Amino acid sequence: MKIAVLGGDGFCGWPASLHLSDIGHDVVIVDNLSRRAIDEELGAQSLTPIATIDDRLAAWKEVTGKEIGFENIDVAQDYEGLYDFITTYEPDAVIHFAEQRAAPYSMKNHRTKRYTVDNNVNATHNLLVAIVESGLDIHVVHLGTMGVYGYGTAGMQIPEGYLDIQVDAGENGIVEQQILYPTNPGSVYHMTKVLDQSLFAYYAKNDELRITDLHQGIIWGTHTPQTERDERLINRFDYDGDYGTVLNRFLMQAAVGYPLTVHGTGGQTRAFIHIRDMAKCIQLAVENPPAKGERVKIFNQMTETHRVRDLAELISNISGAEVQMVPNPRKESAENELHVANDTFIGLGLEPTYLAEGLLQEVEDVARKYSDRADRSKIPARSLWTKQQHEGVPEGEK
Ligand code: NAD
Ligand code: USQ
Repeated sequence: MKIAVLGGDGFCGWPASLHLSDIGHDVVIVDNLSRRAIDEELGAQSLTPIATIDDRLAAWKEVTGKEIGFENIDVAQDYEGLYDFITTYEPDAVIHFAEQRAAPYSMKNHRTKRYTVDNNVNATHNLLVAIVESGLDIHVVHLGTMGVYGYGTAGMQIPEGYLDIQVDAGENGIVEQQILYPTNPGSVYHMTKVLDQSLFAYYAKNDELRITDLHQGIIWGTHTPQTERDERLINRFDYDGDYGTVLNRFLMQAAVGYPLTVHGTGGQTRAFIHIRDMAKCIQLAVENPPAKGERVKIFNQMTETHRVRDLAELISNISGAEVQMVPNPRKESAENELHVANDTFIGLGLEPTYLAEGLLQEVEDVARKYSDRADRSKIPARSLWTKQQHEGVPEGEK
């Protein structure tokens, strides 16, 4: 299959691209390298030393003999470039990872809020419009988030995208319907995924585009079998207060002797999936497109749920790391239960990699290996969800 991976230089996109190329697909990465630019802006670097995109692709060719193409296109700003790429390459599927994905970054200030909305909504909309204009039959696989649902479920299991409801229609009796599960985003970033969801529903209905939206939980881990083949193929490992996600942060903190930063009571329960399973899920989604005219397929891409303080305790028990309860910089429920249906991927053959001591140790070992690259001043989460007054943006960043 010919597959375009938008955002293929990122934490998920890179290992997904390698996996798809490894199993024989023809892969082209489209990325504007904005994530690397944000590293510079924040003065934070991946803990692992990631090679340039050119060196990554040259290494993949050297190691496997397989070629992955690369196009530097800003899919949010350069519609013509995206359209030309789509009509020239004519992919069978486009996997869309190309969005600003950090909730804390999206909440930093008015510039990052507006950037996140402009970038994410335009990237998605440009892609949909370009496919319609091209007249090609292209399956879109989008990386969404569990956060579109919010994390409070009133005891019920979160279904895969659609909720069965009954409406009291008066003299017409009780009417049964399926609706998109009501959204409850917890950050500007998560809100953009809610907006994406409406764009998908519209284009699937109006233009009969074939679309799969993957509501993904928090990724943990760093290596996949492909990224391990050569040092130049190594994946990024974010640990800073904006881009580092909770489990990888805790493992890195344990490795460098920094107290595990539990926000608030640590009673927040979230969904998780290992990075190797993410790559497998992308493959399964690409191989199982919806039919033309079918509504958007929504899969919950997660394998287990955990409470933040339980994760901290587990890692502390393994590593001896100190746990520190810090004031929560976010506005979120202090405690929540989370039950999530993930039957589709399990039905398609996903065999989950559950959180286990050995795997946690493996990630901690990676973090320890590169601990001399850690900048401890970048670890605290400083982006606040509620602000008292208008915050300026440094000159030159406007
Ligand atoms: P990432 O920031 O590492 O990668 C995103 C990539 O997209 C980067 O390489 C960036 O340069 C590129 N990009 C962004 N805007 C672009 C644009 N306008 N044009 C071209 N390229 C652009 O993020 P990630 O962790 O790999 O996440 C990928 C996707 O998966 C995101 O959409 C995110 O919302 C979703 N997701 C991630 C996680 C997680 O834990 N990392 C969990 C759930 C969902
Ligand atoms: N947390 C801590 N300590 C930390 C970091 C985080 O207690 O040092 C807490 C947060 O307050 C939050 C939870 O851990 O309650 C998860 O935070 P996170 O940063 O790991 O995850 P989140 O902000 O939700 O975002 C990440 C990805 C995002 C993706 C989302 C999936 O960055 O792209 O969409 O996970 S989900 O969480 O299922 O919505």
